[in-house]
Amino acid sequence: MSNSAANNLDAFWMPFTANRQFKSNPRMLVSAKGMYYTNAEGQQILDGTAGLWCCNAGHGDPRIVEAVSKQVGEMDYAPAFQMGHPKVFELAARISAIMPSGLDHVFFTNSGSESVDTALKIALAYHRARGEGTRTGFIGRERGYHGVGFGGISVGGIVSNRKTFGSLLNGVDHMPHTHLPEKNAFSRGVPEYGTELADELERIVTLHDASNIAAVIVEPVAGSTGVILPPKGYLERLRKICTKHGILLIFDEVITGFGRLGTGFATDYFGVQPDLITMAKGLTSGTIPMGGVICSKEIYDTFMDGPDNMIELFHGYTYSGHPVAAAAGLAALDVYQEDGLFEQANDLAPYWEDALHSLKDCKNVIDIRNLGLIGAIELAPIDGKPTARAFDAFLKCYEKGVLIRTTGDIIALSPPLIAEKQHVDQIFDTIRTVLGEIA
Ligand code: PXG
Repeated sequence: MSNSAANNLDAFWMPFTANRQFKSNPRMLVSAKGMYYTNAEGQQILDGTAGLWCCNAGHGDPRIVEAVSKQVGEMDYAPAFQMGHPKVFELAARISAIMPSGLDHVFFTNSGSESVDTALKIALAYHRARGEGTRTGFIGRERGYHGVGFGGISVGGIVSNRKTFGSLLNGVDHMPHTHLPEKNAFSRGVPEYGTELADELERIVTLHDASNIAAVIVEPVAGSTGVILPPKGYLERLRKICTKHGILLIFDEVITGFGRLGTGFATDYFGVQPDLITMAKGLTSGTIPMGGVICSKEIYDTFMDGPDNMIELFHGYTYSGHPVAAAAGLAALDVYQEDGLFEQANDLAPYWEDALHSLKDCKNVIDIRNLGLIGAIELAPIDGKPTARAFDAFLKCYEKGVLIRTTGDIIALSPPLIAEKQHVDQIFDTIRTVLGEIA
């Protein structure tokens, strides 16, 4: 490749990025190891976000690297339809083994977005198979993020992700979000107020009638929109209402899965069991794209009816259960288990919480939220320039060698689960300095 081609940034249309701004001052990462990236200038950048909430085992763990390399050499690809390979069966069994009992059949995808669309389709087909084909509606939540497929943006509640894309899925309604800063600001862990917002589900179900609703989908902890936590007892209440009306409950655990809260999944953390769980990201610790949906035996068994030679679900991807992704998934699970990373995250969480909340008195901080190894610092927007203050903080932190993530005027943090106290200190010392420096 000629130098001019390598240096021409124009051809790549970057996702969820201000392309022209980035290309005028690019931030290029060229390698990664453990808790750190190295950028093109040779600077070490501490990863405060596990990539995009995905590299839970940190970067470049030799066990995952070896498993992936070995698999590419042994078998690069195997057809996913009407054929199998051993690792994908093993991975499904291993995932099922770490789930609460009753969630035990895994459908593989390549991303969180595909996992969400898959879960929604399973819900529709399940009700139809049971003779309740009128159940075609879905209920999501304001400020929910469920990826960028048409199903995901329809049930999602982020205006900018929806408004330019037409009328979306029919028959979708949304519950209110649970962000109540006027009551819950600076709560540690799950907030006290807002449990009754779950009763909005009852109102919406009454409005549409349960016979028209297939499923409710929520992130147990909303990540992308700036870390919105479920009030105490809220998820339990959603579960009760869904059960009462025969509506499936889907937890989108693309972020909360694989140890982010210091437990395997949020379902374990909250002790509330949904009918389906979507996953991705931490499944392979971000190394190879892979997602999945785990569902209850009752759902799976409903499909395993009719003649044996019939395809039960007309759905799947060329790369469903890709051998290299499956190898990465198995190795990631090994690392999580051998190194006790979920427990390590749980042990670090109180230190993380204290360090995060120590920023309470910094300039422009209007709220701080945390759970497990997730943190959010909400800043007051600059008048007339929403998002500018947080983006400035992002750029300044990067200059000082710490990668954070911002959404609106919220700084969101989610370090790899291998993080130690010194990394936590570096993240919050840097943010403290930066908040003191910016307007
Ligand atoms: N569900 C949830 C809850 C997610 O957080 C998706 C689905 C979609 O996953 P894919 O793999 O299709 O991107 C996500 C993704 C951020 C950020 O900075 C969050 C996500 C992706 C990229 C950035 O908050 N979440």
